[in-house]
Amino acid sequence: MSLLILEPAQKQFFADNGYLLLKGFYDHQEMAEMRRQYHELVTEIEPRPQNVKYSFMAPPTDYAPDAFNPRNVVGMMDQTLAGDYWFDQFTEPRIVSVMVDLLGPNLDFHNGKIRNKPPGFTCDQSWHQDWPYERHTEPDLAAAITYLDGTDFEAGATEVAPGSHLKGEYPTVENSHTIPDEHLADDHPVVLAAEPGDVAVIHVLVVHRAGHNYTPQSRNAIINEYKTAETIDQWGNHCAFAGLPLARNGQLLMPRVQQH
Ligand SMILES: O=C(O)CCC(=O)C(=O)O
Repeated sequence: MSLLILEPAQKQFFADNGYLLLKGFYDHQEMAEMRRQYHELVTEIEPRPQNVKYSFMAPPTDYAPDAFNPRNVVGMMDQTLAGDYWFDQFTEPRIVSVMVDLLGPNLDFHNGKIRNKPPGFTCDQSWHQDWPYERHTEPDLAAAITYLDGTDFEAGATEVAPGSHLKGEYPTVENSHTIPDEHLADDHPVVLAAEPGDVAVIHVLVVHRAGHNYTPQSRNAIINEYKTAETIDQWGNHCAFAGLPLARNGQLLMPRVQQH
């Protein structure tokens, strides 16, 4: 099958490394609108449907909330239900095309969430694979992380262990999905320094972690996950639009809700 949007080298990079950083995926104008919509999402909370779920972080000592995210929203589930913009955001034709190129011609949605690193955020989850959180018959899933803010080491960057998705399931700490540091002794993690509008695609088996944020600025990101139609949910995915068909035989299915 010919590729819809990616270069063959990008597909190969993902196959070898288990991640792909798509620089400048959304342009300046798209990011201005995304940031406007996002600011509304994290400030106008009460009018939202109750099945759009928010979690908040108490500001740590010495860190004030950022005016862009003044209530210190640290996470959300099912932002996909927050309105027309958010439906279009996860069914966006270019990102669906990327996932078709990487995963296969029959693509479904898996779930959507918001992952913020407010000022002073520290990540307790540490190194992990997404797989134990979302088992399927086959590990044919990937997450698209869209960065609204620049990230770097200790400024909320995602870190990834290239090629770790080829090594199967890593051992974890008891009663947790965290992978102890010693099991990464043979890995060489990289920091995904991102700019607003960059998108990182993360394979479900690649070892990664969210970085801490020791800056005064909130680092905000949207994470949508996708899967092949062929892989079957084994954990009971009740998230909004789980299994929504997005492409069949390499053809995109979803029309836009908002007309631009
Ligand atoms: O927020 C990030 O940088 C990474 C997100 C992550 O690790 C996850 O959602 O599994």
